[in-house]
Amino acid sequence: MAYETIIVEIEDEIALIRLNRPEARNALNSQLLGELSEALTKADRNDKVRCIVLTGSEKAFAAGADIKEMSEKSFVDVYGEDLFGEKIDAIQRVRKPIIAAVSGYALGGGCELAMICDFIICAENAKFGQPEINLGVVAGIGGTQRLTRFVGKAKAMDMNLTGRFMDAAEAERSGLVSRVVPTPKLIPEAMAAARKIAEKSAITIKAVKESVNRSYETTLREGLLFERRTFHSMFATEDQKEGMAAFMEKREAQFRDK
Ligand code: CO8
Repeated sequence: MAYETIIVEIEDEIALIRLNRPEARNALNSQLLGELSEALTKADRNDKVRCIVLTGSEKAFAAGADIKEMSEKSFVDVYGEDLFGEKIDAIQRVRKPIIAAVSGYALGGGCELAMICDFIICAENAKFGQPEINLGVVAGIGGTQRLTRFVGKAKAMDMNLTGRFMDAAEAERSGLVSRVVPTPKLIPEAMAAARKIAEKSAITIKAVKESVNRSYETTLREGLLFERRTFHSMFATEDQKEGMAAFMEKREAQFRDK
C-alpha cells in the first residue's frame, strides 16, 4: 500500500520510517497513526527487517496529536471510538527494536510516541514537551506515566503542569534520551545503532526487549526472576552455542536466529 503521511524505506535489514506531514509539523492524525501502525506491524513481520528507526523531519519529530482533527470531538466520540487506542496498542505490540531519531519538536503525542520506542537518540535541536495542559487536557499516551518513570516525578510534574519544553541536554541529563548528536548526524547515528543491533541474534534481541520492558510492568523481585528464566532459556538456542564458541575461538559470531 502506498502511504500518504509516512515514508518507509527498507535497506540493509533496517526499516527507516519517516513521519511526513510537514505542513502540520507531523501532527499525529488518524490517517498517520493508522499508516504508522500498519507499517510497523508489517516491518515486525518482515523477515528482511531486523531493526526499525522512526524519525520525523529536521524541524519536528511530531508536534503532538492533530489538534484540528480532535478539537470538535465530544467525550462520547473519543471514549466511544477509544481515540487512537487500537493504533497505539498495535505500535506497542511490535517486538522488534524501534529507535526514535528525534530532531526538532517532540511534543504531546509526539513525545509520547518517541517514548513508546525502545530508546531515543536526539539531535541537538530537539525539544521535548507535554504541553497538553495549555489545551485544557492531560497527556493521553503516556506523558504522565512513561515520562514519570523515565525522568522522575519532579521533572514529569514540571513538564506536564507548566507545559515547558526540555532541550536535548536536559533530556540526556534526565535519562529521557540515550544519546545527543549534532543535528546533521542524527540519521547516520540512528542507522549505525540499528545496524549494530541487526548484527545480533534476532531471538536474543527479542528476549532483551521483552526483559527490559518487563521492568516497567512488575516488581524488582518478579522482574529479576523473569530475567533469570529468560537467561536460562537462551541456552536452548543455537545462537547461545555459537556466540560462546565464537568468543572462545576468537572470531566473530555468525548468528542464525535459532
Ligand atoms: N495539530 C495540528 N496542527 C498543528 C499542530 C498540532 N499538534 N502543531 C502544529 N500544527 C500546524 C499549525 O497549526 C500550522 O498550520 P497552519 O500553517 O495551517 O497554521 C503548522 O503546523 C505550522 O505550525 P506553526 O506555525 O505553529 O510552527 P512553529 O514552528 O511556529 O511552531 C510548534 C511549532 C511549537 C510545534 C507549534 O506548532 C505548537 O505549539 N504546536 C502544538 C503543540 C501541542 O500543543 N501539542 C500537543 C497536542 S495534544 C496531544 O498531543 C495529545 C495526545 C494525546 C492523545 C490521546 C489519545 C488517547
